[in-house]
Amino acid sequence: MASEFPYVLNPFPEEVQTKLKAKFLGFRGGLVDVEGRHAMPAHYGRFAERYFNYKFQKDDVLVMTFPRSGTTWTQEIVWTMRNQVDVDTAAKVPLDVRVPFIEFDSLQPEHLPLAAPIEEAYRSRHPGEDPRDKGIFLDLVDALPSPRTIKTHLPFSLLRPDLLDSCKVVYVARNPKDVCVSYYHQQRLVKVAEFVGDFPEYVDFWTQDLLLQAPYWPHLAEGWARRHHPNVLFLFYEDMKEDILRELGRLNTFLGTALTESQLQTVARHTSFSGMKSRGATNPTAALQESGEFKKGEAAFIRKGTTGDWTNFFTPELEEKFGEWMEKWRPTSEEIPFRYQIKIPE
Ligand code: PPS
Repeated sequence: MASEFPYVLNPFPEEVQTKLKAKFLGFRGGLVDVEGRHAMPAHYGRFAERYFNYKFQKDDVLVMTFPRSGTTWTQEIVWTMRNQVDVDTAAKVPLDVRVPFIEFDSLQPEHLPLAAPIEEAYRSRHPGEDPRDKGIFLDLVDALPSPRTIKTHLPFSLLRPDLLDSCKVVYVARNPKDVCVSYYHQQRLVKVAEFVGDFPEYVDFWTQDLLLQAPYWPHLAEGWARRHHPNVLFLFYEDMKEDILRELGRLNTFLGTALTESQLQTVARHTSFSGMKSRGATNPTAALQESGEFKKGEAAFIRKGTTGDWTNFFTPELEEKFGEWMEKWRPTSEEIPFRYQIKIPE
């Protein structure tokens, strides 16, 4: 039996919505706050209960992250590892079809066109039905053959409480300063948000936790609290940058994929930053700019892929403001041992 969605969706106050809508042209329908754990477009309300009750399968793997923490990289790694290192299919079939973003229907504003290939696939499966009602991404997850790998930015608490009895979760975390810079660029690029301000203005929204899918720390705290669960693998983006083969080894054990050293090296090469940036299947920036889902003239979806890029964007004033925000979120902000700079071996 389906459980009732246990949280209240509170629209942000009118003055906050006005401020948000002036700078995020994609937020026309306004945002709702899910009791301080996640901010979503208002029409998330149509889907919230279905996500909360979604029954995953025993061999499903969820890649769960706060946005811009290494999701795409990890999706490509996990899919490739779980599909016999089939790098040819991976290069041809778009990643968002192989590893669907389960809640994307609730992020996609009503004024934007649906993702064309995914909408077509939906219409061929359900002739005559309205794809906006049912959710084309939810349906894509349903239609996916096992073993399924699924992307989500929803925190644990917005999925079923017994989730970890049903499937495995790879949780990826990245230091908040690099996430902030990366999210700034992505929110300028994606029409879902279409941020039109500069970086200091973005930090202003960030430090007030007024962003899509914010706040950051409660999401991280929920992942961190489950890091020792046998069905959770907690990864840091910085560790993946530092030594990808080491982290692929951990994934190999966790996923039970039993890949050889040489196969893991192939996965590492296939999922290198330059490789993923150059392939349309993982970096669809040009195609989505043409279709109107991304804005032209902005940085690519797979952008720079480094640790420490924040040093190129944070002035001393912004650092101070960010520091106050970190203070506000103690003790979680102190507990998770993030690295803000790493040395990458030659
Ligand atoms: S999203 O939009 O939430 O799904 O973004 P997400 O994939 O979580 O994070 C995007 C950032 O990850 C970088 N990226 C990579 N880094 C290293 N190696 C590989 N292969 C890779 N693929 C993606 C991407 O460039 C974004 O970071 P920034 O700092 O913006 O470059």
